[in-house]
This record gives sequence, structure tokens and C-alpha cells, in this order.
Amino acid sequence: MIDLYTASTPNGWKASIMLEELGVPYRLHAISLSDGDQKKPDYLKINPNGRIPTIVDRDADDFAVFESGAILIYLAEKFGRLMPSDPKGRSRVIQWLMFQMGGVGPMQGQANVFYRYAPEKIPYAIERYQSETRRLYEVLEGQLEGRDYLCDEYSIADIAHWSWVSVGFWAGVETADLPNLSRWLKTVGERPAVQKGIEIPEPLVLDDGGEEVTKMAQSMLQGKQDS
Ligand SMILES: N[C@@H](CCC(=O)N[C@@H](CS)C(=O)NCC(=O)O)C(=O)O
Repeated sequence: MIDLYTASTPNGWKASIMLEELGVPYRLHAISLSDGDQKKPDYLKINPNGRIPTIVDRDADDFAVFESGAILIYLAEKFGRLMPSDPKGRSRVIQWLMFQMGGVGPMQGQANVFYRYAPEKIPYAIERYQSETRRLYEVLEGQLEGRDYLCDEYSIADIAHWSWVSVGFWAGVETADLPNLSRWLKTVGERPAVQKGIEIPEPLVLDDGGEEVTKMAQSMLQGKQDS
């Protein structure tokens, strides 16, 4: 049995979509970011970074995995799905996963912060993070030319990217004029496991002025959470 500790955010979706794709039983523990559950001592024992998501594999001596990319790799390898096992195929998927973890995630996360939440609007920071996110999206656009998915087949690289690119609008980054990315967003977004995964632990409502957003913004302004 896998225990999943998560909240409704793009990094959380990576783990919940993956578990839904695998169709394996898991126990859900909803973490309230606004209440600071992710900073509590018991949680820090399984995730020293104090963020979500985290999994604990009860069938492997309570092995805990933090960092969403590491969770995807662990689950893909444990269950032999959504990542090839040959060295080149595996490397291709990991390259695109790293591109998400080191590029799209951090840049888009900062674009969210400066565009949506920062108490002071700093044009240089907004422009810097939005244009870097957009540049990375254009790299994805090129990779998706003539391909259904980022690598040969649907993989954890698609799960990691879709979780963020699907909410690019929240960072103020346009995707509609990128035809390959738009097609891929739709194809991946139609997968039943993706639709289920983004409802875990509850649907995320990103709507200007919406209650959820207000709660998130308040908590970010108080320095309680990031991205
Ligand atoms: N690199 C980490 C980032 C995790 C992360 O930033 N999670 C955010 C939600 S998307 C979080 O837990 N924020 C709460 C906080 O900063 O306290 C990963 O990929 O797992």
C-alpha cells in the first residue's frame, strides 16, 4: 500500500495522476497548506523540505519518497510502467522530467508568485519569469512536432509537464498559439486518470477572486507556502 500526502497543486497532481494511471491502491492524506500541515514535525520526518507531495511505501519498509520527480521515477520503476527500462529510453524520459523539475516548474512557480501574489508588482520580475516560462514552453512545442507525446510513448515526463502547463494561464503565460502544445494538452487532459488525479484531494479552483485563490494568496503573503 502507498500512502500519499498531498494537496491540490501542480506538484501534487504529478503524484495523484501517476497513482491513478497505475491503478494501484493508495491511501490519501490531504495536507492543508494554508494550515501549515507541511511544516509539522511528523511530516518533516518524511519530507525534510516541508512541501508536498510525499509518498510512503508501506510494502517497502515504510520507504518515504519526497520531490515529485523522484516520486514519479520511484513509482514508474516499482510498477514497471510509464518509463522505458532500456538505458536510452529511460534517459530520454528522465531528460524531459529534469527539464520540468529544473526549468518549467521553478520558472512558472516564480511567474505565479510575481504575477499573482507579490504584494508589490515588480515588472522586471514578472517579465523575466513569464518570458522564461514561455521560452521553455516553446522548447516543448518543438519537441512535440510530429510526436504525440514528449518521448516515444506517454510517460512520466508528460505527467510532470501537463500538471504545470495546463495551468500556465495562472502565471499569465499563453499556450493557445502553440499548436503542438495545445493538441498535447488536450490529449493528455482527456485521459481518465488525469481527470481523476486533478480532483485529488479536491478540485483546484483557479478563478480570480475565487475563495480558494484568496485563501492561497493570503497564505502565500504570510510566507506560509510557495507556488
Ligand atoms: N521540488 C518540489 C516542490 C514542491 C512544492 O513546491 N510544493 C508546493 C506546492 S506545489 C508546496 O508544498 N508549497 C507549500 C509550502 O511552500 O509550504 C517537488 O517537486 O516536490
